Amino acid sequence: MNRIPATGELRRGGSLARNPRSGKSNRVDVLTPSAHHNLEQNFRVFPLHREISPMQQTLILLKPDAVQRRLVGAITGRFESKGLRLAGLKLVHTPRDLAEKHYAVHKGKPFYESLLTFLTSGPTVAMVWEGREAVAVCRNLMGMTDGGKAAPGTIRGDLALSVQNNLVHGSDSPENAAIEIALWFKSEELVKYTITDASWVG
Ligand code: RTP
Ligand code: MG
Repeated sequence: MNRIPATGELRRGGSLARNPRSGKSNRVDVLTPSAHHNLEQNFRVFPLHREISPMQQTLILLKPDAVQRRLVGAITGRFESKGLRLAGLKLVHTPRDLAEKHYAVHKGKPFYESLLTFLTSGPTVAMVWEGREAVAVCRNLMGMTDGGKAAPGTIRGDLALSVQNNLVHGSDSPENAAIEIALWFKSEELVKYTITDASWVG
């Protein structure tokens, strides 16, 4: 039966945090495999890497419903307060060809045309967020695709009810993040800087 892992299981997962090459422990707590499985089953958690945790960039879009519903500040705040670093930000009235490229993987699906109409219907906020495990961290903050099913505490779970109008897009892998960032941003639009609380956030 699925259940939420107990705190002790998180601690016991410490052995998995050992780097097999160096034999040293990572600083992060990790779940035991069974505890992580339970968490994934219960909350559809996007899996984090189990050992070394790379710095990543990810593309986040606040879709036209987020702008129209005046939720840009509230949603951006979720990513910001998590401890991620904002590397790029702009407001785009998405042209059809960009929407087609962005959602090319869904071409032919019943919702494809409606999705393109939605994404091109008004301004979208495009952002690049950076941090440890940024791709999975952002997907977990967003929640499941269907706002009606997304867990409370997630952006979609708290603020969306629809499947299509679910407020936010997030890249689903580091490889797709690189492709999507290149679609939406020129390299000179991404800003490098050191954030002053980085050593506190970890
Ligand atoms: P996203 O790509 O926007 O981050 O969303 P996702 O990974 O959670 O979901 P995905 O399967 O990639 O679907 C892309 C977007 O298409 C719309 N959708 N509509 N009517 C439907 O059945 C349906 N299914 C998906 C949503 O806007 C979804 O975010
Ligand atoms: Mg997707």
